[in-house]
Amino acid sequence: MDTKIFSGPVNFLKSAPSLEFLPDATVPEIAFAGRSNVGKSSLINALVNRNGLARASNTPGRTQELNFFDVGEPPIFRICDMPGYGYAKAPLKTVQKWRYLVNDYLRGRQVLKRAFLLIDSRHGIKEVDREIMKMLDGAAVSYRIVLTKTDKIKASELAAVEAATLEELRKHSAAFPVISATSAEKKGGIDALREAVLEAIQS
Ligand SMILES: Nc1nc2c(ncn2[C@@H]2O[C@H](COP(=O)(O)OP(=O)(O)OP(=O)(O)O)[C@@H](O)[C@H]2O)c(=O)[nH]1
Ligand SMILES: [Mg+2]
Repeated sequence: MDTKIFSGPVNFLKSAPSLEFLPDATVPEIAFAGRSNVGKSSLINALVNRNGLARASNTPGRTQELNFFDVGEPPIFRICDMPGYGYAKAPLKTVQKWRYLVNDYLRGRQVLKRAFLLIDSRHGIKEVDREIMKMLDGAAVSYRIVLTKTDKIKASELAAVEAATLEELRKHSAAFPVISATSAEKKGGIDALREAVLEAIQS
């Protein structure tokens, strides 16, 4: 399998507002998780080189359901775009609903090969991220850290946040020991991320 798969057919499959609406677990999955507004939907669009496939927006809390995209026809694997966590202005009930949805999916999905945990390169790992990381460690769900929006910082700042992030990863048993640095805006690191996705799918 090579990265050409990302320029072939990619189709929106379905939105799952709760776990009973998950698609049948027939192909391997990867999931994009992270704080609200970190750039999950934008990065999925960059990955498959299609604007507007996953719905991105300036409004935090844009993605409210688990959205599944089939890559390949017939599908070779599936990408899940997840609601963000840590969006303080959303109603408490909504926040709890998303949290259960995200946690239950990540913990319980047999076909999930790896979660890609997105971290804003301007901010680094925050407390809400650590909570998810601990949960994933506890459930032994493999995850990989992806820094986003690298076009917004200087190379020296990126180097510093990469070093700090790698250092922190060493304490997390389920974290993949390598991070990715990306810009959906400038398409930086996208090819390497495609390789990382294929590596996860084949693991
Ligand atoms: N400069 C820059 N902006 C980005 C990048 N990626 C995303 N953004 C912007 O960040 C905002 C949020 O992007 P989304 O992709 O909707 O973020 P999300 O994580 O899916 O957000 P929720 O669905 O609300 O959790 C949008 O205004 C994007 O245009 C990037 O690489 N560089
Ligand atoms: Mg989104």
